[in-house]
Amino acid sequence: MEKHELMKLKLLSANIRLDVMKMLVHCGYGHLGGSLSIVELLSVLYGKHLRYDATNPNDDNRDMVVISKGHSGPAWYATLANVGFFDKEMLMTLNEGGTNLPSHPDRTKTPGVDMTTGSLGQGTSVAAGIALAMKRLNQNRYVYLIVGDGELNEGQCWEAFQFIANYKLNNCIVIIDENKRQLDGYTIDVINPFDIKKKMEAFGFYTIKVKGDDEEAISKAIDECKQVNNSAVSIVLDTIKGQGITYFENLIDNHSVKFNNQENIDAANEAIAKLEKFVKESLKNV
Ligand SMILES: Cc1ncc(C[n+]2csc(CCOP(=O)(O)OP(=O)(O)O)c2C)c(N)n1
Repeated sequence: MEKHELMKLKLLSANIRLDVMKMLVHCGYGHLGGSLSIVELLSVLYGKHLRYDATNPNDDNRDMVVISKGHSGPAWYATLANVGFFDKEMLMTLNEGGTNLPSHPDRTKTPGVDMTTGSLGQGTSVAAGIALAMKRLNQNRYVYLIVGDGELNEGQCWEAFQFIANYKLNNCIVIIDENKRQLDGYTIDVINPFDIKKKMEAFGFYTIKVKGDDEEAISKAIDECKQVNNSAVSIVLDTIKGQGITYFENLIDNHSVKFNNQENIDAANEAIAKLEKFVKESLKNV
């Protein structure tokens, strides 16, 4: 990847992370850990790979995204605002009564949101159906399915994966956010997922594992998946829950964070200031 392109993606990642933090602090609470772990992924998708028209969210030729771990809505909203689906001011309405940005994504409310999610597991089946329909209609489109490692506790995921593998739905790029934690602890302590890459391979997926904070590696993995034409494909992202902000990475309970204590507020404000500085500096070079 050219240096300039990579810098643009890093700038987009910083902007998404910055807006997630601003939204959550403004709201006073929210799903921080699992939002931050997919920031770089969303940056690579919306900054490079995804086909979309932000001025026409329902464009028939668009690629689709299903964030099955729907509680990561804040990261999706921040991304959509940054690439022009709606104004950034709307971000500050997260979780408010009557908002178009509910805690969990709702396809009837938010421009750019293709699937309503929140009940873990369900997005996997929907993405499988979307991918099959795209194939049957001979459409050259992709659906990117983002799944949590804790979400893999849901049997529905494995049923959908069997389906995707059986029909060789290589237009459904399955991306698993392996941030090693879920709502109430480490995934290995709740229900051990064992080696996710090996499991996906056993289910018939061509699978690549990459660091989830490395835009270039993520992009390369997506390119590689697009070359595979005779099997299902998946990417396991090695991430950190709360990725990119050390204080929140180290906060044990970072699934949903409350900004009702000085330590959390200070850490968030410090991160916001750092990210703003990075964005300002980067803008000089892109
Ligand atoms: C069917 C269902 N069961 C339980 C929950 C409650 N829940 C919300 S998030 C979560 C943990 C998800 O963990 P993971 O998929 O790893 O998400 P991440 O760590 O990336 O935020 C749980 C159990 C839910 N939303 N849906």
